[in-house]
Amino acid sequence: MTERLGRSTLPRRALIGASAPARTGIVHLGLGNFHRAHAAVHTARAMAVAGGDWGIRGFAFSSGRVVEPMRAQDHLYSILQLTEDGVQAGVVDVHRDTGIAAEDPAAVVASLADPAHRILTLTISELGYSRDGATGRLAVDDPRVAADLRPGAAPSTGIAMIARGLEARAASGEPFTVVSCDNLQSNGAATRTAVLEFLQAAGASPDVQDYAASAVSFPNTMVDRIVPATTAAHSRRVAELLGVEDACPVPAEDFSMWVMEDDFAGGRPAWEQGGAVFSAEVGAYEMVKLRLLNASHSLIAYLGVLTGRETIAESWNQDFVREAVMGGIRADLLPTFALPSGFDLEAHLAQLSRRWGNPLIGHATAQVGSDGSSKLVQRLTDAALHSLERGGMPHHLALCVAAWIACTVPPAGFDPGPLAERIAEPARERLIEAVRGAAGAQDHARRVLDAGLFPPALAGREDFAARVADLLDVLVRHGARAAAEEAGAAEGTGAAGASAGAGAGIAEGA
Ligand code: CS2
Repeated sequence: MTERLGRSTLPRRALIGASAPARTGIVHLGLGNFHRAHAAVHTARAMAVAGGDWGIRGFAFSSGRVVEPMRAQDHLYSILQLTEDGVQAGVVDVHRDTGIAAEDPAAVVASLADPAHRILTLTISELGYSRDGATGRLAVDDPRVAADLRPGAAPSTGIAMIARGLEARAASGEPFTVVSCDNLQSNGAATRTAVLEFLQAAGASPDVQDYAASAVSFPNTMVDRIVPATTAAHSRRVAELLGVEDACPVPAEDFSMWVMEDDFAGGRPAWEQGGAVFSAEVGAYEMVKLRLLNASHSLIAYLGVLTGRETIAESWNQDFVREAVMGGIRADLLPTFALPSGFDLEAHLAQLSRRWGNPLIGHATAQVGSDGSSKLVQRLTDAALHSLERGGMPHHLALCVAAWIACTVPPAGFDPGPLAERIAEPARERLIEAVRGAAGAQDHARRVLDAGLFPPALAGREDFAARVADLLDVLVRHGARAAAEEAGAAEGTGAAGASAGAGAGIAEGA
């Protein structure tokens, strides 16, 4: 019988980077697969070169799914790197302690107050920032936020935990850095705003507010690695490759990129030695990531769900999906931002195509399609407004919104198919309420856009709403392919984009 992965069974040759020292210098909130395959790996690699007390104290938000097996394995786990040229496994050993934030929020607060800790990294998803999608401000009316604002309340939301932690830390005056690793536009600035708004709304003392505003930095970052959910097959593969039983391995692609602003008030690991990049052009990298990868990912996901494709690779395998995505990239997304200097666009598109098409990743379309109400606001809104304000029409972005509607709040009589049931949509009830009694696709789409999830600047655009409605109508009557072809024909991209991404050289992942 294969032995369980742990300190005594760790296959040393498989260690990725260095083992962390006992002292922890980083707190992480959102201990899931993405963090474990991304920041944790870059940290292990940085410590192998430059050392440092950068062990990680990790908190899962609410579930023990990762924490329990990690504890049973001395906090070790493996990364199963899935590439078509071969599958490799390596072990990460940087977590020194783990907990579940929702069960013990006081432990999170105490960790943030501990002067030994100098950095908090976050992977709490778009939803975790408690922002009102329409205004971008802290959602003070959200019942959980409102409860957290009460004096003495144990924090239940991520932003409240951070704010209360900083409040507790303020007495020491020790500098600190909060690093958002989520796909939000200007994620550092957005986190800072939410935390400062929370402290203000909670009536924190001026000293505390001043400490959070001046001694705590919130660098903007761009994070990128495709990391699907773990299955039993991944554990079996690790056992074959490493000869140990790992109940919580992380499957991932080989590509990994992390670009950060170098603004760390309390010091940082030498992450540049571990494959990360410090750059003053984070904003441009963020646009590349959010608009080219994430926005397209959402479109691939919804078109895939509607055509019965369980994974991103299966969806990407359809010619009409590739055409729609590449057409959208060229017509609706690329014109909306400036690329980082020296950026090789064609190589990047070829690489994206290869990443989406990787058949070993098994990234579920329903997973990428989940939480669309908070993801699409980040991925599409500003790009759509860019075109609309210049007299254009972003047909493929409208298609993405129409496909999301068809999957999550389908018009009466339309069946989006069985995969749509697996999509988690926190705003579903609100959307169902909003469309109750809608008369036809136009009315249906209009009501969804008016439901307060999108900023009024976009929701109020009659032309955009009408386009979403037209495409929803085509989709409902003739299917996802017909709607995508209609968007392509209107945009004049048609089959032109299909060849993009093929043949060009592949850029190196960090
Ligand atoms: C995906 C992202 O689930 C999603 O919405 O678009 O998680 C994506 O895989 C990562 O951002 C890639 O870095």
